[in-house]
Amino acid sequence: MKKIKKYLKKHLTKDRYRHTLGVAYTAAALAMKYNPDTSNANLVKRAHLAGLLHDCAKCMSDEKKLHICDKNNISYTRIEAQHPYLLHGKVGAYIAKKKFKINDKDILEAITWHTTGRPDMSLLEKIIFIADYIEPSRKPIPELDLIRRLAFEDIDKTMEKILSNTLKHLKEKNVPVDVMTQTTYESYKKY
Ligand code: DGI
Ligand code: FE
Ligand code: FE
Repeated sequence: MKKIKKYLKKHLTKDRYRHTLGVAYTAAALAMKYNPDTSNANLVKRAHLAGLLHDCAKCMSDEKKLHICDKNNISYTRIEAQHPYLLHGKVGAYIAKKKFKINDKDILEAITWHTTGRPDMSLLEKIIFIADYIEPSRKPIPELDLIRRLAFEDIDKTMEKILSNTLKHLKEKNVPVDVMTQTTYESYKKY
């Protein structure tokens, strides 16, 4: 944990580091709420760890992100190639595995998919996706207070709400939607 925090302090901006701690603690709180086995503190710890690592590649240059993907056979879509910031999840999972020896597949997937989501996400994946959106230092987003409350009431409805807000935001800004973001939204629309 010390080694991870030292790495994050060195490689992230101050604001990104603050966001990271917010996601880690928010994810831990969501894990406390949704942990199916209350005698097991493991999910809380794993959510905290995944939260800490989720943006570890966020401040890396686009060139470096693409280079790491190319060198390690990490595939990416056309939209990801055009907007390499979308790759910070995939590259972050690579760093978590290689540098910090994280072998917990669920943690690595939660980091990988935290920006676009994916259909049929695990509980831990949903927790990181949601914590990323609602953590305390997030800049104001429409309906944020409502989503923060909803997050502790209905996890799948919260996924639907965040995804529909994100798609709306991307359309308003006229930026291309990655196929995974759209597919994820379609799969949570039923809630
Ligand atoms: O890394 P964070 O800022 O904490 O959060 P994030 O990893 O969820 O990234 C958020 C950004 O990603 C936000 O500006 C919306 C954007 N995003 C999510 N899905 C898509 C997308 N951008 C594009 N171009 N296409 C997408 O499908
Ligand atoms: Fe991110
Ligand atoms: Fe984040």
